[in-house]
Amino acid sequence: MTKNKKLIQWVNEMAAMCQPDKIHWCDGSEAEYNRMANILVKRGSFLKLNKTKRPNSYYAVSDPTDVARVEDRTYICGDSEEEVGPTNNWMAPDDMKKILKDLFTGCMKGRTMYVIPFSMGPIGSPISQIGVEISDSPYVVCNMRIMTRMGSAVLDHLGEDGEFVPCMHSVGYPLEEGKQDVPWPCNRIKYIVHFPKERAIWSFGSGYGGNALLGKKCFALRIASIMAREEGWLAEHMLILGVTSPDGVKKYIAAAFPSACGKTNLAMLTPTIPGWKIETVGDDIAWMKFGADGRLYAINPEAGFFGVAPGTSMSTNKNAMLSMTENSIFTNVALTEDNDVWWEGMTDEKPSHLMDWLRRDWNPTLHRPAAHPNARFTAPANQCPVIDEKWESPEGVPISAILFGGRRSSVIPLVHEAFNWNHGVFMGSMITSETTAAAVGAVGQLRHDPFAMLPFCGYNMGDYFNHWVNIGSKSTEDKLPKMFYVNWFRKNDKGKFIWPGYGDNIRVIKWVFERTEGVESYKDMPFGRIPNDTALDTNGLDISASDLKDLFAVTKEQVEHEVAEINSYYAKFGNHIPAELKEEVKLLAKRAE
Ligand code: SAT
Ligand code: MN
Repeated sequence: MTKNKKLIQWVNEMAAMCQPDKIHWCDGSEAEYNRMANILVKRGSFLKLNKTKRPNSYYAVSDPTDVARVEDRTYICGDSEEEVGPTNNWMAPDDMKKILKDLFTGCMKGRTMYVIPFSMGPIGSPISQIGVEISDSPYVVCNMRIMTRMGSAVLDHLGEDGEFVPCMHSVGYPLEEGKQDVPWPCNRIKYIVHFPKERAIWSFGSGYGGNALLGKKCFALRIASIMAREEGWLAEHMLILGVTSPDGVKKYIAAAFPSACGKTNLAMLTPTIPGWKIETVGDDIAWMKFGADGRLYAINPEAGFFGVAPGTSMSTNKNAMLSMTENSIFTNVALTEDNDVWWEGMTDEKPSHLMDWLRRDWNPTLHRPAAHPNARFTAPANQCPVIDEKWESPEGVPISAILFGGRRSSVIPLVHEAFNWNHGVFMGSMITSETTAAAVGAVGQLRHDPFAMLPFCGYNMGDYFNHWVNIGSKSTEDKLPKMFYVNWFRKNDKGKFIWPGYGDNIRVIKWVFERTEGVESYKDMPFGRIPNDTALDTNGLDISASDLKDLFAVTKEQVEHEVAEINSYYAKFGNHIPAELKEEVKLLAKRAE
């Protein structure tokens, strides 16, 4: 238990409102995890997977209406609409509180209220932060134990007057007298709400992913982005990887991509060119602060991976597959006859019989996916065979390069480099990407997703761009990371991907690495610097000269279209767009001439 007065008071208040039968303070022990898992097994929410094939692992399927983040139900309740900007949903804090209080009153009847203390980042790191999630979902408790450092050690560190971010969660399915529980309780009404001033999170009605595991997107991105702006650091939707050259030189790279665009695959990539090595620090979120030497140092605030399962295989991401061989949770994948998991793309040959994620019989003649496209695995990061030796280092790892990326079937080259910091910020701001199944809504539609932060920035996106410009002014170009924009997703006129991606992305990383060393291996084009004719290592790659050319081909009209597009996007933010970025648009237009 805790002596933290604020925490005790908050828990008491929430309990009085939610009216649970019991309160359980999570200690984070293995015994507790097993108890939670057993509760879920008894309730029919968890199925224990085959002991020999997948020890200590569980299978869950959600309610079919609760499968992804709900962006249109996500709110930032700042003081004004302008403060949160046009990319966020806003409601006045008092109005939202009224709605939430109504919804949360009695919402835990017949249930246990779990108090989940967690640290984002290694406990005690100067970059880490503490949160406490209250939830009525044992599924959340189990996932939070994998995804964060959770339990008594966090309370000890919090002490009597330590600060924490209160994260209030309920699936919104009270068990009044006689009401039967269901395997995946949730509510038709959903609210994912952030209060910037109080630094508080309230989530109602969903048990899935970023809607319910509040340390992840709600805290580590939306609330943390607000903290970072006030305190002069960065909270970003970025993986962190270590790359070692054949000469044994090691550098760290951070990379921002929208959800379900291959961050986990890139973070654990198995290089196809000999002598190069990639190690993983994180696959989703990076918190970066300046060190005394003027360089940016990054930590991964998470302790596990909540990765997209479909498409993951021993050939596309061996290290992810090996990370989830035990002690893992699988949600909305398919179940094999011998109680193991399967999903589209896992094996070349499809199993002849499965139970699909909707608990229906499945066989390959049915031509419908057996796993939901946003099915996920939850796996402890320390089980990753290529986890970086510094992944828990409290001071973080120094970042030499930042990559931005998205899914673009045309226009954006395989890779281009920024001329300087502000140009790099401009590149981040102009990311557009095709939507994926990670959020509820249409898939494959092109939308602006600046810095891959569209659903995750806790304040006005224009001010966020300005924060990035300001960060650049705090150090010098030689110490700041170099910035790049990559696009693995260009397609040919037959609609096929031109670039093989996956392990072959090391070829792009190699060029990036060399550029951070100052190798003059580039030529200029309107968007920025691209590898000169001999710089991209294509040894052993089966790609034609014309395909290679197509990966970088951009017409004057296409650049002009991007300029018009970014101008009209910026217009949404009015005078919040920094002058430095308006200047970058002009420079791009000029380079297109
Ligand atoms: O559901 S999550 O928000 O955790 C995953 C994602 O969208 O990246
Ligand atoms: Mn993500």
